[in-house]
Amino acid sequence: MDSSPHPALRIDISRLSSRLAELAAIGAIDGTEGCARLALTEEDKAGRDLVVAWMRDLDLAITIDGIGNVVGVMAGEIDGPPVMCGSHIDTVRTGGRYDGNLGVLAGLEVVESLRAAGVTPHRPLAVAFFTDEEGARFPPDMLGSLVYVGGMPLEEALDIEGIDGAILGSELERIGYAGVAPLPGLVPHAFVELHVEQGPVLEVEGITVGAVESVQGISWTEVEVTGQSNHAGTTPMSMRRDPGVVAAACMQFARELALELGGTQVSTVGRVNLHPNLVNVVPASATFTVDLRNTDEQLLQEAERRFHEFLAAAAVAENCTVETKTLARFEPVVFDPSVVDLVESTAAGLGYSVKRMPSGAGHDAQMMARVCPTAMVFTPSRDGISHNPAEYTSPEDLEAGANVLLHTMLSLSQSAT
Ligand code: HGY
Ligand code: MN
Ligand code: MN
Repeated sequence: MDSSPHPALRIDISRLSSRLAELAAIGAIDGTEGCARLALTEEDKAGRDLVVAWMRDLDLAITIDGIGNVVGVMAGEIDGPPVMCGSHIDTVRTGGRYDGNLGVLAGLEVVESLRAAGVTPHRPLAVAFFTDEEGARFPPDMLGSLVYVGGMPLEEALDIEGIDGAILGSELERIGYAGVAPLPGLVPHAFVELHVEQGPVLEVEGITVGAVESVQGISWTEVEVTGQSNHAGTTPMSMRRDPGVVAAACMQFARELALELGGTQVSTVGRVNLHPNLVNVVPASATFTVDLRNTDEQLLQEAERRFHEFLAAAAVAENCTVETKTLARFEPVVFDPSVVDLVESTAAGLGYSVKRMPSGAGHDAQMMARVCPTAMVFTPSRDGISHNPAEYTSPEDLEAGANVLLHTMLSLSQSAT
């Protein structure tokens, strides 16, 4: 792969930091650096409007597709498929200001740095933000990029019901981002996503840049256990059919299963609802989610099998019934080795320490990898914290990541193949 045609070029970290701060002010979580912009909420709309305005200021050719993905293109010396970067600007409820936002705003910073230097890339460059990457309100995660690459029909995605009962397509219309650009979307020449690691590895090892080789498999299941609501005071323990007890046993089992399987296996019960959720009522039903992940597909399937066996037995023991629904299921993804090599050599060429590593979190890049050569660039997360308003990456590390993105994209834009 060609090296960058403008090796001395650098991004402007104060410009990038002020954009990150301005976007983080939308949905800001009081007293923290973080923000809450669940997909397709008013806060998400306001964030989208701000980023689209920045794209316009940079004279990008902007398209919005039927699931609300937004792509801004900077013309190159030649026409044809762009070198694309991007990520997401929706957040979880306890979001940090870097998760997703960094990859989009660093893309704008790449464009602005080229414009300021009077450089026209050989191939066009594109900056994208994808709808509902978090999947926290409307599962699955990476929904917008999944639809972008043709992994889910648009009609199916528009019908998804959120955890608050809203319908995705109606929310998209309501916020004015139901676009007309065709789906599946334009296939880029290549795709590179800059993202904070959201884990502890780079910081613990004192390394500045991660050249991400893969994303682990993801399995999300929603479980509804149904028993019998009853009086908390009068119902003898022998007569209870308490779904809350089944949910609690499953939460504990999920933790024990991950510890027993070891390796990269992780498990999380992140959402739990009892109905009617009242102090003096044995619950009628318990609804909860289980998130299982592993870099190894076979081990992930074993974890799923073991969990569902335990769930079935626990429900029978409590004389309850169970319904499960798969919210997300993505196998592990391996990125294009030549693009991973380029990220690694670009980082080293810029004088940054760099290591090859897997991603524990899901990313839009894992969907783009289905259609074009793709890789990711990681920057360290302080204390490995993310999905938490305390999420933090230093300006020096942000600058390093954005410079690696700049020169990786320039090399890809220049490359013959
Ligand atoms: O769930 C994930 O890994 C990502 O934050 N959507
Ligand atoms: Mn993210
Ligand atoms: Mn996230």
